[in-house]
Amino acid sequence: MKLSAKAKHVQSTLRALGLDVQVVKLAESTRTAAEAASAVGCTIGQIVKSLVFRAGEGPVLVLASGINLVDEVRLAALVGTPIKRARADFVRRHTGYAIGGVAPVGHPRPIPTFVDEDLLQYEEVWAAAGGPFTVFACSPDFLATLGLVTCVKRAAD
Ligand code: 5CA
Repeated sequence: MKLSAKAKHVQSTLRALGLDVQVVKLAESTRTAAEAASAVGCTIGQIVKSLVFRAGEGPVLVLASGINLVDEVRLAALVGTPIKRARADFVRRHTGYAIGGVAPVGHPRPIPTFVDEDLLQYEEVWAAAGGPFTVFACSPDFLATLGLVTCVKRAAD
């Protein structure tokens, strides 16, 4: 299937970063972590959620394992300012992508990024590639080059 302009942008950005991977377009929706896991046939934990938060006027990106919830108190402590979930228009403005297709790379300007350490346990993880049907597989080592690897998850209660 033909890739959209956004998916092609992700593909060329990944190549420019030295990653020899193929963005794939699937027939099923990959909009949510659960849908993406079912579409690619991996566990939800292997799906990379690219979540945007707002710290003052600026964005913060969290690349979180699909099974984890982000601990906003922990994230605020890491960032050093109060944070809140970004609204859809803010996400689009700062990443260039709509919610459900936010890729971890290829943003208009660099975004401070935190990478969920739980992703490192997998051999392969899958992230969104610009739209609700496009994804790419990579090693979590690649994600680790995009930001600070740390614990971002909410403790199970
Ligand atoms: N393509 C999939 C898997 S790679 C994907 O993009 N998943 S995601 O988790 O990164 O993006 C969906 C996430 O966007 C949801 O987990 C949810 O936390 C967030 N989201 C959904 N709707 C909104 C909204 N209205 N405002 C802010 N965040 C939202």
